[in-house]
Amino acid sequence: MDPRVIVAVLSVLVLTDLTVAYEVIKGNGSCFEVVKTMLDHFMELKSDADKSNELKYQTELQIKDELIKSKDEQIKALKDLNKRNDEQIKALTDLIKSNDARIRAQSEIEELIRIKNSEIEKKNNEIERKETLINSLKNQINEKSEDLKKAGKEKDEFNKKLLSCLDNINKTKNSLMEKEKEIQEKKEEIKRKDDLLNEKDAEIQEKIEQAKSKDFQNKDLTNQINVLSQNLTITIEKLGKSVDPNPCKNVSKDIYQIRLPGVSAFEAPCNGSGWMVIQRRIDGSVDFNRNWTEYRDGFGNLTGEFFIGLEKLHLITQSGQHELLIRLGKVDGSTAFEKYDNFRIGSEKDSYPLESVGIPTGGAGDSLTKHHLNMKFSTIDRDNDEDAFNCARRLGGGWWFNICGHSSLNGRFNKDGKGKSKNGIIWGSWHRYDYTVSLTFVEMMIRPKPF
Ligand SMILES: [Ca+2]
Repeated sequence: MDPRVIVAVLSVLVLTDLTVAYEVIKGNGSCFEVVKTMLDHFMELKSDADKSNELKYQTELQIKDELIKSKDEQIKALKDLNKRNDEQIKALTDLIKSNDARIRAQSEIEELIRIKNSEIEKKNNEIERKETLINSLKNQINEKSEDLKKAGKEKDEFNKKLLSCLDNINKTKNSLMEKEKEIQEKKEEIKRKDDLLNEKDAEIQEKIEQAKSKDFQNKDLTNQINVLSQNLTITIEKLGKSVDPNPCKNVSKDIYQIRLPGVSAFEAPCNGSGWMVIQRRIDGSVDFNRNWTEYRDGFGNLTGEFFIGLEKLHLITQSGQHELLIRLGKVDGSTAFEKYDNFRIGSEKDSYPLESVGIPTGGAGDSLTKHHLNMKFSTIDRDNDEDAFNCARRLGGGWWFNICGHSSLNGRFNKDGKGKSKNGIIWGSWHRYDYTVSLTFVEMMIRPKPF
């Protein structure tokens, strides 16, 4: 076989390309004719094949289109389903949200209820406390009611007493009105007397004026009076010397005007036995814490407690020898005395020293000689003692203090008879120097020593 035929056949068989087979064999005229029928047959076959393929493609396309359409419909259906599902989910979500809101609202309500319950419990507790308080108050009210009942009874009794008192007051008032009336009458009388006195004053004034006018006449009279006065003084001195030196002699127990040579007249009690009392302590009614001037001049009540005065004692005892009698008493009623036979007091210039006491006799013992003889007198305002302190201030009263000594008859009056640190009325030798004792009775007396 010709090679070109082989090529053409191969072209058709292997390459399936008839065009190339045609071109290959076209140039060979002999072959061409032989092969051409076959080629045409091949070409027809090829054309049928191509048509068959075309139909196949068309059919495949149609099937695929159908398939696509079917898928599209499925997808649409699925989309619809999804959409419905979404709507259901949304509805469910809304429902869940709504439920959540309800649950939250429920929780809030429960919390509110819990708070309210707590408040109610507190209120209950408070109510309970109030009830307790109310019960307590009720009890108190009951007690007060009882008290008020009692007070009412007391008030009734008080009113009765008050009425009685008012009655008394009215009586007293009436009595006072009568007294006032009397006083008014007295006042009127006093006024009348005042008027009378004024009239008398006017008269006196007139007389004075008259007297002034006669003054020149009086000068002569004054000279005459002076002469008479000198004569009178001489007469009084003569009389004085003849006066008995014991003014209490032969008189009863009483207060007398005492006249002694060299001493101005003064009052003093006599004890009925010839003694003149110069000091007395009986009840503490007179304060013996006195200053120098008062001890010098004397003080107190001559019918009770008093001190006669240092100046008088000086003048009297300087005029002649005098005895001193001291009578003492304790709170238990026991008594004692001590007598001295030569009592003498110095002058104020020397601070009224205890210049002499003489010989002591008696049962009370001597509490003057050892510590007080020759001592100056001391008072709260004049420290003449030998102590570092002021004895009169420490122990009270005034005395012839030393350091401060064993006696102090002007000390503090203790009604219970008990002293402290010598501050009472003391006479050491009689109460064994026990200074818790304070005497409750003292009388000091003097009289001229009889010869
Ligand atoms: Ca002193």
